[in-house]
Amino acid sequence: MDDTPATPPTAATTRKPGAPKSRLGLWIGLGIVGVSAVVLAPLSGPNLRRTLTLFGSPPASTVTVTMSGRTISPEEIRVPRGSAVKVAVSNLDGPRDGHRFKTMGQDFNLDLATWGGQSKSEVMLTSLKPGRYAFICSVRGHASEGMVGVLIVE
Ligand SMILES: [Cu+2]
Repeated sequence: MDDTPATPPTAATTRKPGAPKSRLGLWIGLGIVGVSAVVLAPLSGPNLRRTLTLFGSPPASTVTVTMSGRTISPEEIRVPRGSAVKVAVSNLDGPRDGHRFKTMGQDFNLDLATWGGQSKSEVMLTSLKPGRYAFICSVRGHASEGMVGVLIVE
């Protein structure tokens, strides 16, 4: 591995020694505004409104998932498209057996880590696009040993 910094030098580090100090604040301010615009742009408009509405309203339904051994039950979960669904995950294994329920391709994916004996729940925002999506246990090796399933968005 090399020691090259991952981020480009900031305005502060590239400023020439003779540059007037008063401008630095202005540039930092403009930088913050620019970065916020880039980060927030994809969330603006109808998408942001939809996300806020879905998170603010009670979930359309609750899905119960159990994880034990190298299985996730049920292996097939059906959810309505474009909705908020509460997913309740229970790990039925011993205290040292962690599992991690992870969905893919949804507007707000879940990645719920549980130790054995633990239950957790969280709201997932389902995709607007109907289709078959995967869910897995993302603990290394568990998916290849059978901890996979299909999330059917209807
Ligand atoms: Cu697992």
